[in-house]
Amino acid sequence: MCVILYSKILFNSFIYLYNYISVCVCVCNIYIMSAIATEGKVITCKAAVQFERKGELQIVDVQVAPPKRLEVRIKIIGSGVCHTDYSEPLYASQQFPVILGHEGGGIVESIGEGVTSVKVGDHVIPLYIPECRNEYENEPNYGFCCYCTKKNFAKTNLCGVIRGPQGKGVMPDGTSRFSTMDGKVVHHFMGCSTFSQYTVCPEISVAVVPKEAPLDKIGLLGCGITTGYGAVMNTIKVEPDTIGAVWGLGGVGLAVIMGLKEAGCRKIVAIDINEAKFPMAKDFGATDFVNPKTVEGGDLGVYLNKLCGGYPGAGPDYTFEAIGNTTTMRQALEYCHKGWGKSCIIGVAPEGKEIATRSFQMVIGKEWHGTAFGGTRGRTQLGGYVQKYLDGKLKVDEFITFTFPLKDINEAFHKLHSGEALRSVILLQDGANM
Ligand code: NAD
Ligand code: DAO
Ligand code: ZN
Repeated sequence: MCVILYSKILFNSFIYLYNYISVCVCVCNIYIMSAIATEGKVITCKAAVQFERKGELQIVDVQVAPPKRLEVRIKIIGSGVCHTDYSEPLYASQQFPVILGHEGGGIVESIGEGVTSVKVGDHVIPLYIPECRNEYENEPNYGFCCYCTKKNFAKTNLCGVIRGPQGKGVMPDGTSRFSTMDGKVVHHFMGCSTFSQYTVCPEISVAVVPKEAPLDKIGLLGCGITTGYGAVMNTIKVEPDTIGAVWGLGGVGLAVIMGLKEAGCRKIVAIDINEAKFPMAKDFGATDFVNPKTVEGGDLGVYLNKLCGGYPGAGPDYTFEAIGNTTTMRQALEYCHKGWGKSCIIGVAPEGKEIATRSFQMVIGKEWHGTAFGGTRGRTQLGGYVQKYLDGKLKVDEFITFTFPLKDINEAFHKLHSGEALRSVILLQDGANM
């Protein structure tokens, strides 16, 4: 009796697995067949275009040329909306019109000549910091990259091999793959341009990720979440049983808290002038909360000193600035622990703004650090972060406040500026949730 029941369960499980695999294979085949239909052709699709440095985005039809040598064309499923996407594009050299967006997830539609690390149908996240691994030394538009040599690989993630053209909003060969319907050039943004139903990226700017992950959500790992988490794990390498503090509880600051919790901090101090941010910071693992404007005694430095022991020089072992304000950057350095405190600048201050402190702060052993994309090497590490999310060990869903179709992208920016949204996700393919 027991044997029959057991065989029946086994048989049903087999049928279930067989059906599941058949559906996956079928979906994959349909995707590859439709991709073959567009391969090598110009694709006309919708994109949110910023025509001038200031002003709202316009949803228009654009033409997306096929990928050239060492390039990849991607069907974007979802894209997060971040402050950097609005009106103040990061690089002064950025040209307009431009397709913004740098927190995207998508599927490879076609690949250009010479591409070997990515194939049609792969699920990917575009990277605003590429990773060439110094493997393109003999390619005309690339060359030697000292940042990615074996010798320096562990020191930095700042691959520099296409830094010039990327900053100008063009592909490594100096041209754009985007144009308006009447043939005017539309520029790329940060090597990603994820506010388009299709985009083209260099192969070195694409991280392949596990197919099980929802592409509408994991695009957020293309910037803010990875930056905060990586600042803790890669850049500073926080040790357990220590005290960490973070200034600014937006998406980046919360991701810092997520990292500090995983690293095993015994106290995590959350600092923000907007107290509405505290409950979420608590959910992420913060233990202490302070509003510098209303702090008891009126002095944040004194408050932190007391919280960390009260003796001369006491303070958090690690501090992170996730606002982009040079005053709070100085506080984060000066309030960290004498002798060994490490302070990490994550926030991007307005162009030209300088930081200051007394040089004696360094003499007494404090260290000032900074991070870009949390020190993450995208092609090497991002797939692992996505797997960590799938395993329930990294939060992503919790960062998403709203979801909008592409046509409502300006509304997503309004929600970001009003502080209502931590992050909004834009669905590029008619609300498809793959
Ligand atoms: P956000 O605007 O969502 O969050 C900022 C938070 O800081 C808000 O909660 C705000 O209330 C708080 N704040 C503002 N002024 C404050 C003050 N004086 N004291 C205390 N709190 C204050 O921003 P975000 O998306 O979390 O990004 C944070 C910063 O990180 C930005 O400067 C962004 O450009 C930068 N960033 C850097 C990298 C990198 O690679 N280094 C990557 C992504 C983002
Ligand atoms: O290599 O010179 C360089 C610059 C690398 C880009 C660093 C960007 C970090 C800031 C990102 C801000 C938000 C997206
Ligand atoms: Zn490189």
